[in-house]
Amino acid sequence: MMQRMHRLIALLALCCLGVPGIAAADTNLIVAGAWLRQPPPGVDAAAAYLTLANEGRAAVRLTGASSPMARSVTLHESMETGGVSRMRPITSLNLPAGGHVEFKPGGRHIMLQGLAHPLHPGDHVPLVLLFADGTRLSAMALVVALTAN
Ligand SMILES: [Cu+2]
Repeated sequence: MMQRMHRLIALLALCCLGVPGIAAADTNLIVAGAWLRQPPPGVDAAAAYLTLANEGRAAVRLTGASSPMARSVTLHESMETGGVSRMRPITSLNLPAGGHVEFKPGGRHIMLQGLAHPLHPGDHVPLVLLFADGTRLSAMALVVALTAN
């Protein structure tokens, strides 16, 4: 429990150092450290990553995401089968009270397709996370250079 708190505080500290994190006032959901890698030239798709924490007393269910800057946004999961990396859609993701979930390279990600225009390092891409109860949680994903690790 303490460890989880420390981890969350570390995440929040990280978010204050330049990566915006937005906590909706009327929910106990916190999104932190949202980012995505600049797509290679000519590619209009990108995967966004973030950490989502449920500090409330009730479980929530993430059912999707959207962005005004992409034609379609889907929750995806990468997995390796027989040495081949594949992605599959996540239709919903349960987040228990006090739980958190990470979207990170090689695992869950938020897939943006049909980007409205090319992205450059330092740009921010607005994301909205959609929950089964109608809650919408906004985040701004920072674009990092293609070559950055
Ligand atoms: Cu994907």
